[in-house]
Amino acid sequence: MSTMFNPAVEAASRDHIESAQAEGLCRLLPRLYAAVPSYREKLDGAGINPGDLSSLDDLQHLPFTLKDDLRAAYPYKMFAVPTRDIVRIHASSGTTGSISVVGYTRKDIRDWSECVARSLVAAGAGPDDFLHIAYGYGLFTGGLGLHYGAEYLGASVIPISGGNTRRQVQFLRDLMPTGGLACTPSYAALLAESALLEGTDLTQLPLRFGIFGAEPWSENMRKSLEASLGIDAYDIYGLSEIMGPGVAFECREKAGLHVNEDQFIVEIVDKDTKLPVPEGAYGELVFTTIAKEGIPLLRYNTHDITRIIPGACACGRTHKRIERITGRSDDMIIVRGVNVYPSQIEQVLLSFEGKLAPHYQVVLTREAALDAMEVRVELAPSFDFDEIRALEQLTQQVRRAIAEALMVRVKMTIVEPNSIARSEGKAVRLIDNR
Ligand code: DLL
Repeated sequence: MSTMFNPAVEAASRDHIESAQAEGLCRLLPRLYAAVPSYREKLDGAGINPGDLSSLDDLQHLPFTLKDDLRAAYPYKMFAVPTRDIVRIHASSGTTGSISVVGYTRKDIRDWSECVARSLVAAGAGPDDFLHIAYGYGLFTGGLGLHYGAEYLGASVIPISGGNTRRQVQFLRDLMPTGGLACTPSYAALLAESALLEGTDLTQLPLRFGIFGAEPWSENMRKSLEASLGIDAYDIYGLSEIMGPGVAFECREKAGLHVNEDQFIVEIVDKDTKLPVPEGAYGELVFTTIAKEGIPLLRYNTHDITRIIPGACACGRTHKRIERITGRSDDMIIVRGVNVYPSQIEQVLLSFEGKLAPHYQVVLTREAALDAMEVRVELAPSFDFDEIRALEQLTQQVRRAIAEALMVRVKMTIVEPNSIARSEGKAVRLIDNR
């Protein structure tokens, strides 16, 4: 059994977890009905009397909440408490530019901090550790979410935020007696690369763990980051609508992410029919918040694709596990009838360890009415780019590996080191030029 921040909750019996969820759901509906006009309309429209709910099985008959509902409620129409009870606002803007705003009460911040503290302890962190937080601070939930969680645990926070990569490397080198790094996996790859260029070997530092999330990443990216940073890398998942980082997190088993089920009821629904899938099948991840005060949500469809991993985890936690997120259903690429996510391409690219660097992009174009996909990836700096024959051979090998693993033919381009734009936050992997 590994250490837990709150063993009574994290290793509660399944009976206890499920009866608490049923009670939470029964309390939630009347609250939403009374406080949020759009929920009153939704429930009335679906012919549901908020007092009629009796068990968790009734959940599947309740209406979903979508990102568009939150946008339409801009700024505060979905808040379930008066704004004077709100102590914090976060916001996220989508590609279309419309903004969704979320609010937290004092209790919401405390609950969120605990969820993050659980995630940190699951990665082996304790009060003696430092946490270098290079997620962005501000309206994005990454920086402040990790910050409050680390302080709640009693760790020492370095709130460096994103950007200024040289200073990041300096601080990692000079200010970290022991502890971990929290940022997006793509930024961690950039930090490792920049450190090497400056002659700092991060594997020689007392850095022990990484808390990486906010974007999809693959198992081979984990291996690459663990090797280049000399750490254990853990996945952390979350979204601002539901809370922020810490909705689910990996433990030392690295075998799926435990959902904080005292806070959230998790469901997986089919991406087309929106009906619950059989246990263990892939689909869209849906959450119902049972403890949140500021902006509780009923069956919020994240559009993130994953599955629930059946069976118990060796760590002793009893909260359900989801598999690492493959991608968002909106980011699924359909090329000549085959479905592909950028993270699946990443997994293949990074199997060419030492030859390719973890910097890539997938470019979609349309050629003669057919969609075409080009994968651009950087050559590892140690490889000689001018060795044309070797480069051609490698290009063929990578193209073949992608065709074999994903059943899709792509145009493969290996580009010089440092020619793909770096990101300090979430990486842009998909470029759609269709
Ligand atoms: O990205 C919250 C967060 C911050 C999570 C720091 C983890 C670490 P949003 O900006 O609202 O919130 O974006 C949420 O990012 O629906 C997923 O599509 C994606 N995402 C978040 N974590 C992961 C992850 C934060 N571990 C959206 N793996 C989500 C894959 C992730 N995708």
